[in-house]
Amino acid sequence: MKLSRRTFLGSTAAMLALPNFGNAAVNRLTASEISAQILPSGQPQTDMLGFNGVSPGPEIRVKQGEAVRVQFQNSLQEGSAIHWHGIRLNNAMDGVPVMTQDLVNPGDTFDYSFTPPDAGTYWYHSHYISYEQVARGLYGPLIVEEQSPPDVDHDITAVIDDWRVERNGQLDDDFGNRHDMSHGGRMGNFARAILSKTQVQAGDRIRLRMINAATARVFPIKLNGLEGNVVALDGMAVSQPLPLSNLVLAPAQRMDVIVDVVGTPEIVFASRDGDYLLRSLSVEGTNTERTKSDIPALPQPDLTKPNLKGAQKLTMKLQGGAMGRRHGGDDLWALNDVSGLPSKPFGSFKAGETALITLVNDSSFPHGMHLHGHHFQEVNSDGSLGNYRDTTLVEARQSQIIACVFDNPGRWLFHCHMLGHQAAGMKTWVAVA
Ligand SMILES: [Cu+2]
Repeated sequence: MKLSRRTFLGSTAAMLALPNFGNAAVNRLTASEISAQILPSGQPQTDMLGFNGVSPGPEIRVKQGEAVRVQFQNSLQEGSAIHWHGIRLNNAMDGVPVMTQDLVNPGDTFDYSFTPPDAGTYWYHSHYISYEQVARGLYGPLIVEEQSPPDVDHDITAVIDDWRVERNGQLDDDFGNRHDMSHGGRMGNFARAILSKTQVQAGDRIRLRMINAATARVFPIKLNGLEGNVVALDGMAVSQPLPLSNLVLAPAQRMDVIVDVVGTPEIVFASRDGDYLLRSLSVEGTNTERTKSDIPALPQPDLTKPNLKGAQKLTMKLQGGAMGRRHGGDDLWALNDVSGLPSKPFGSFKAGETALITLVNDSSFPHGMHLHGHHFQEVNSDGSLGNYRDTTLVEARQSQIIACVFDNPGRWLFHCHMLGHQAAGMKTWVAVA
C-alpha cells in the first residue's frame, strides 16, 4: 500500500505540536483499549491498544545492572503477554504464551522481573496475536543505560511505525488479511516517528535511539541536518562507529546514532517513491559550549565469543509466500518445510555451544528473522564476524549466515518479525539445555 503523501504534507507544523511519550518510573503496565492522536492534530483520533493509556507505551529506563520489575495488568478483552525484545533474560520472563508462560487472560496480571545484562536500546511488545496487537499499538521502548553513558546533550528515543488508517481515523481492521500475509505483510498508509523529545539547540550532540515497531515495513532511513555515526545496532554497541549511510531498519530492529546538530534535524523514510518525512526536530538557540570532536565508540558488549571450529552447522530455508516455490508446510509460509511450531526444535544446543546457521531466503520477500533470548553475529561475506543483532534482515533470494553462542538455557522462539508471516507459519524454536 502506498503511503499517503497528501495526508502527510499538509501536516508538518501540526505534527510538531503532538505530545511525546513519557518516561516516569514504570512498575505497572496496563494494557487497554485507548484512543490516540496518531494522525496530525485536527484529524480524527484513532482507536488503538496501548499501555498505561498511551501508544507507544511509557519508556522504561534502567541503568545496566538494575532490575526491571513490572506488573502486567491485562485490561484488554482478550489474552496477552509481554515480550522484552532483545533482552537476554530468563526464559520464564520471555513473554511467549504457552512456550514460556501461560496466556495472561483478561483481568489477570503477570509479574515480570529480570535484570538486563546489556546496555542498549530495546523494546517491549505483545507476543499474542502479535500481528494484530502490535499493529494496534501494544508496544513501548525499554532503554538500558550504560554505567557511564556517552557525553551527549540529549538522549532521544524515536519509535517509528506505520499504520493503515481509514478516512475516519480508524485502523483498517482486516488484520488477518491473507493477501497481506502472503506478500510483504500489512503495510500502513501513514508513517511517522514518535519522539521522547523534539527541541534541541544548534551544535547539540544527540544520541538518537530509533526503534522500528512496524509489523511489516522495512524503513530505509536518512537523517538530515545531523552529522555523526551509528554506534549501536539492536541494542549492542558496534565495534567501530559506522557512517550514517545506507541506514536500514527492518521490523523490530533498533539503531543508535550519536550525531551533532548541523541543520534542521529530520528523520526521513527514504521510500522508493521518494523521501517521506517521519519527524523533524525544532532547533532553538545555539550550544556554544560543545566543541567538535569525534563520535566515541560505546562500551563494548560482553558476550561469549563463538567457537567457530566446533560450531554446529545448520541451514534454515525461508519458504513460501506469493511467487514462492512449493514447500512442505501447510500454511502460507514455512521454515524447512514446516509451517508453525514443530514438535521437535529446529536446533538443540548444549549451553555455551556455538552454531553457524545459514538462513536461505527461498522466497520473493525480505524477512527479518528474530531469535529470542540471544544475540548473534552476522557473518560477513569474507567470513569475518560482523555486529551483534537479535533480528537479521534476509533479502529476497539472498542468504545470511549467523553465528550464535547458545548460552541461555530454555526454549526460545526463532521467527520472522514480519508478524503476518509469523502468524502464517514462519516460526520455529530452539532448545538450549
Ligand atoms: Cu517474513
